[in-house]
Amino acid sequence: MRIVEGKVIVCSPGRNFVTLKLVTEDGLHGIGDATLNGRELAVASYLSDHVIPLLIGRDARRIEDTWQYLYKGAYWRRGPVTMAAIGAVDSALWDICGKARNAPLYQLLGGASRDSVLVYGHANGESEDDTVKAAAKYVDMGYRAIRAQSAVAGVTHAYGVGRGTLYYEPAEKGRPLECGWSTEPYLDFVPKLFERLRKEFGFGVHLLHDVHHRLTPIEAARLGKSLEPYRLFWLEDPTPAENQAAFRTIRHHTVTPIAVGEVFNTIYDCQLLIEEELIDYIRTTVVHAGGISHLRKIAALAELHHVRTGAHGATDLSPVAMAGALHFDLSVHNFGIQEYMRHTDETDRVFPHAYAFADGAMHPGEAPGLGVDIDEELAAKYPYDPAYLPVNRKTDGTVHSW
Ligand code: CS2
Ligand code: MG
Repeated sequence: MRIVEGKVIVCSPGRNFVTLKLVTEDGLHGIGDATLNGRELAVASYLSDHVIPLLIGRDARRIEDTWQYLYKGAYWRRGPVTMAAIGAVDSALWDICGKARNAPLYQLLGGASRDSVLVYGHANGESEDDTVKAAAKYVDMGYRAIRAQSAVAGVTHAYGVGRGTLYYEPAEKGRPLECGWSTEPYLDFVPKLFERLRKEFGFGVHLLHDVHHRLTPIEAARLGKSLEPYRLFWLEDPTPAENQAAFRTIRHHTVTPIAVGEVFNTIYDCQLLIEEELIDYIRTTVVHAGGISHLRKIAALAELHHVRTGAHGATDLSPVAMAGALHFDLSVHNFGIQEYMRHTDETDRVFPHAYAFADGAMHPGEAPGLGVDIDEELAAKYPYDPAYLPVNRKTDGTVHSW
């Protein structure tokens, strides 16, 4: 089952996506998401110029061997560009193998460990009241887990505040938007928001919050402690995680569960966090952390340490990544939750898929392989549209993590 063709499709149906397509001599094709928000063309070039030429003639069934060949063979290891490229190849090969066996991918990964995959949606608002209204909408749609973010007085363009739609898109055309950050009003505001949410919705719905890397460890510890009465499902990215040991401070002070890892690329980025049991959920994705093969290794390490998975599922990960995540989630034993941000209708039309949402949970469907495809003709109608993620500055002008 030799690979005879490979191509990279860059399109922008509502936002930018990079998709790898591999074709075999048997006429089967597989796809993988290679989207790296704000740096898309670097991965597209890495694939077209450096990876696809090496794949032609290789046996599509040798998934692990191809992964190792691309990882070790590049000499220059890790990083989001390399790992997104390897992840796309890995997903495309799993897709092909599923199709060759006429089985949905999860059946090749050990079968279903559960009936469906619990997902969380995003409730965003310009104020506490708006966020409560948005959360009520998610409850009405059947969601059992909701991430809540809100604008904060004194913080310009707070992270996660949408524009009145079900999807949230922080990347914008032109130069990066500059946001303003102030820790003090944020730390005072968030516990009040969750006090209100618990008052409105009780404890029957899971609540989550994303700090988006903005606090120091001791500030994060304070936030975690002040949120304890509201029993969050998780507090996400409380502090930047390049320094994994920094999470010891947070762990010493609070029992609020911690989730980290959407920006991680390999198992080494979370090794200490997992082995020292400093986190509760690992958020690595099939896109940026080397595909389904590598994610399974991270999950296996996590399982030894009571850490569950909670894969990133923002709208800058395409439906191809969403499908891959759902097969992984359904099969892996230590699954925790899956993020599910809805794509625009344009995106859904370009990437027809078998996965579906019902009663606050999702299922990847029974189509062979990933169960998602790309309509190339339609994709060609949405050319690449450069956009950048925002940057963040403190009130005195100092650059801060966004
Ligand atoms: C976020 C992301 O979904 C999340 O938890 O942190 O929306 C993140 O901001 C984007 O993926 C950045 O491209
Ligand atoms: Mg996040």
